[in-house]
Amino acid sequence: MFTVKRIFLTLMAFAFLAACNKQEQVTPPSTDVETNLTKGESLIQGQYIITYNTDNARIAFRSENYDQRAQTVLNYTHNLVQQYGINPQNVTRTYNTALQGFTAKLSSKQLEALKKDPNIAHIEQDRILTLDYEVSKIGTFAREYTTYGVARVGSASGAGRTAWVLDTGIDLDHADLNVNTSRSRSFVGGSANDVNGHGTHVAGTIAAKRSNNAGLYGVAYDATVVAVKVLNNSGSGSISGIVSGVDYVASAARRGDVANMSLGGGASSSLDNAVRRLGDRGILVSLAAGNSRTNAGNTSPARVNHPNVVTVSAMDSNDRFASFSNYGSVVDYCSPGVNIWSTWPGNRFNQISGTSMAAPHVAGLLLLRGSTSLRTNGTVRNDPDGRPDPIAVR
Ligand SMILES: [Ca+2]
Ligand SMILES: [Ca+2]
Ligand SMILES: [Ca+2]
Repeated sequence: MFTVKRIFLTLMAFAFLAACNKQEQVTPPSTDVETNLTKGESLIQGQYIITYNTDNARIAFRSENYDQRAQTVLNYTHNLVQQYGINPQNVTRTYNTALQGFTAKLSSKQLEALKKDPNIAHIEQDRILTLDYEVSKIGTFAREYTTYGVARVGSASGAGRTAWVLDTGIDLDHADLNVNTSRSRSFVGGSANDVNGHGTHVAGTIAAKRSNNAGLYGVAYDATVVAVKVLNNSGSGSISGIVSGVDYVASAARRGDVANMSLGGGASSSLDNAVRRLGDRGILVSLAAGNSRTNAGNTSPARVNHPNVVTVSAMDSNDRFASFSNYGSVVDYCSPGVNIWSTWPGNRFNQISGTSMAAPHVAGLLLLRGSTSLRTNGTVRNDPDGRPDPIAVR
């Protein structure tokens, strides 16, 4: 559920057609100005994600505690920026585990000065991305409902295991979800509770309860989900905020935990590096390939290749490749992502489509298997890259 507002921003002529049948959108001609900006993304003027060169910038951590580590990076960063006359209040975020670095508002003169600092490895302009999807059906289920997606990929109890959902938050008191609220965090202000619905939907596909005999159940049913809110209630978030969420998961998650990222946009080496670091720490990551019917190799974080990271394309209930799904050699598995029922805020359920819905099926499988070497059952039909993606199953 990636690219976002593309209908309105870049495809005005096709807007009516697209609204009538979202799955038959025509790929628009490329109008890229910024090479790493996808349709629907916008640059944040004067705001930058800055990664330290850890060979030179040696930050002495005295604790494994995330908040204490964050304070250590903040102190180091305040010292550094003051050398350039930058107001410490312009440092808006710091990173300590997935990356060592910070986000700051900079003048062009300050930017040029920091580029020359040997303590800094990389500077990237921050961007906003926004989810785009339609609420199709809201419903409730009297009994434990088996979705076609869960039936196709298989399911088992995930009780006692943990999946971290980097998204719009999770409905913290949904009756069909086990949410660990004490570990849940928001990186967009406010609580980690989900008002949008997207993150709650993702969480349900991974881990909705089977033990309650109501609603529906996920692939790794009865597992614990943790909300890492990096997109606001409108489904928008900055790359810098998403990196904050990844940084927190890198610090707080244990080896064998799973992280799901049903989000993305144009190429971002900061985000890619942070996600790789999750994999380095033994966290298994499921990434949505994206919904632009383009090569996922041009989008972040979908393009990340790492032994503990998988990228997931979407298919329908007949194993046919979803018309919206991204494709390409970075994709590892295909999974159900068309007309998927799952949990929705307010103890409700909703049916929506996207690679955002495919990734959490695979996240559930990762949780059950404890590895990215999943069993497969056949391949998807009509894969546009000519190399049919394997369908992951339990
Ligand atoms: Ca249930
Ligand atoms: Ca891959
Ligand atoms: Ca393929």
